[in-house]
Amino acid sequence: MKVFNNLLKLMMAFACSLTLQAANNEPDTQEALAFLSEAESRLEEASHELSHASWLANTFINYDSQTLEALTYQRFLELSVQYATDAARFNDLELGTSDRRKMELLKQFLTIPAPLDSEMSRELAEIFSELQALYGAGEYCRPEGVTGQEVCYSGDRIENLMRESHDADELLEFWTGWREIAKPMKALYERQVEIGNQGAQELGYDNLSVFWRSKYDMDADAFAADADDQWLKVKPFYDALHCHVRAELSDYYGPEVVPPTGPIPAHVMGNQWAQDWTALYDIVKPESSDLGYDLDQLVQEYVSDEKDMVRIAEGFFTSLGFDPLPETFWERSMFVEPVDHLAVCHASAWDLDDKDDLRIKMCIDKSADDFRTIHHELGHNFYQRAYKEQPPLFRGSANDGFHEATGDTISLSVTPKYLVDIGWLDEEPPAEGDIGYLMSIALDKIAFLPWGLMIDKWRWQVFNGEIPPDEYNRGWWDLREQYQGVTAPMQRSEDFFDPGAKFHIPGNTPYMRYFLAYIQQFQFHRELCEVSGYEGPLHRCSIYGSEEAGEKLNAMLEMGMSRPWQDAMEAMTGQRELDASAIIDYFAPLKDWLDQQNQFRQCGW
Ligand code: X8Z
Ligand code: ZN
Repeated sequence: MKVFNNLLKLMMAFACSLTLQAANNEPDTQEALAFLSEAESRLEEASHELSHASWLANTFINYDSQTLEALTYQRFLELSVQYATDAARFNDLELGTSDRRKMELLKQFLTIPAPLDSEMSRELAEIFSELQALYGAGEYCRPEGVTGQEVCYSGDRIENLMRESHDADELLEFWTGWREIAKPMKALYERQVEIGNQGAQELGYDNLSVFWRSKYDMDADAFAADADDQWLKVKPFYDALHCHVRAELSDYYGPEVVPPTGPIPAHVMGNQWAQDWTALYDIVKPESSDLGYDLDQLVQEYVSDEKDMVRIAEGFFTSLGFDPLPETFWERSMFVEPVDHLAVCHASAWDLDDKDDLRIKMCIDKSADDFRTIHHELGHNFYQRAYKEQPPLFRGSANDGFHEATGDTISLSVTPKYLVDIGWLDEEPPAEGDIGYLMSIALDKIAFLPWGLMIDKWRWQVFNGEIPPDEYNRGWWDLREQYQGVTAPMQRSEDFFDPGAKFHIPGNTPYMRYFLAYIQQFQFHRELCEVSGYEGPLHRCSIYGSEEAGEKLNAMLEMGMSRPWQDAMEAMTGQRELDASAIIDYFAPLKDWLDQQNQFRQCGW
């Protein structure tokens, strides 16, 4: 191991001296191409090494796996930053479109760029691993039973408990208890922002906020404005849903727990972060138009175990013409929460070698919620496999929203018709149940949107200094109230770091991707339904078994990130922009129903 380490340092020193020598001359095209080719192959190698260390650190949290991950991550950071910096030398050189794109992607390769100083990249790598482990190992413990013995709940268990419980006191206890895990993250997060901002500035960006918003083939501010525009189009829908849900929750829990006006207390939404309200279906469903079946029960009845759930989801993709997942996927994935050691349960999909070593990591429960998430994760895996023939720098989705939208697009086809096709239902429920069906989907897709937007609104403001460290929590709750219309159920001072109680903050995963995905998956669904020859209301369409739809989808996936995302969007939908009209059309009948319900209610917060 030690020999290998020294070798790596030597190799790096060699690469850097090459770069320094060349810096004295004006670069030419040949040199630029050689640079790109070296960068691609060395980054590919380093990223494979990092993937294996990260897999270990994520599925087996302990001191050693964390140390190894931090070491590999530091090497990867240093290499990436060196190439990103060196790419600037070729800024004025005329290059083919594809090579110019690679140069730009090289600069934007990292999520948080380290400064060139290796002390700082070491610190950044250590913070990265520590934050991730704090989240993954987080739990809430309390004395239970007559003996008062301490019982501990992992994040995943608490999430399930908050879906199922309708006891306001218990919900409050777990809501508050889970947020304790984030307190020690605050200082680390603050330092990470400082180092990351310096890294972004060294690459020529004003700060991390601009860096993050510059990854969308358009001006950074124009990107933020476009997201706001799409949100404003859907907001009347969210407001109507919020109004109805608040009224029903107020009836259910009483006005002292859920006041009939103002923002809704965040602990009663059936979800730890109030981002997915599907658990509230029974409380808020339209009595006269129930959807007529319970997917939770069907999953319990028809799947033998967690792996079987994944096999069924894989079957959807193969019905579209995609090849089955490789044997190693079934051998190496983590499907259930380990019983004898800690792991990061938050679901993710992995491609460890850019060839065929695809895996998912999930703590699956036999529930409708996880059935949807499995489709989401497999969407990542099938995308990764579709673009594996692209050059390394183009192995990614058109923009990060595309990666998140792929599996969700398939999930939109998990309709009653599909359940009939796979033998879980005898016949499609009658159209009278459609409002109930649309409600069940809206509690996921519409409820999510303001949350999808506000997380990075918060980070952008943290990165550019508008929200200083001593206002992290206040800034967070201001945005949650403004966008989601939810409020903390109790006073939250700056002693807390509530953003850290959500995986993607310590995990450093940009979140705008989900906002984009939740809009564009309806554009994709509309198009694929048409290609499959379907005629009728979009919420009843399933593309299951349509090879035509599979071909269309695959053609877009195969492009990877070789072209601006607008080209990929056009290849898929004929449109070049993000367009909220698809999601609005899909839910139109539900909007009419909600407006009727709300006509004598006072909406807003
Ligand atoms: O993190 C995820 C996926 C993995 S990319 C499970 N999602 C977001 C979340 O859980 O907050 C999917 C929906 C939004
Ligand atoms: Zn995802």
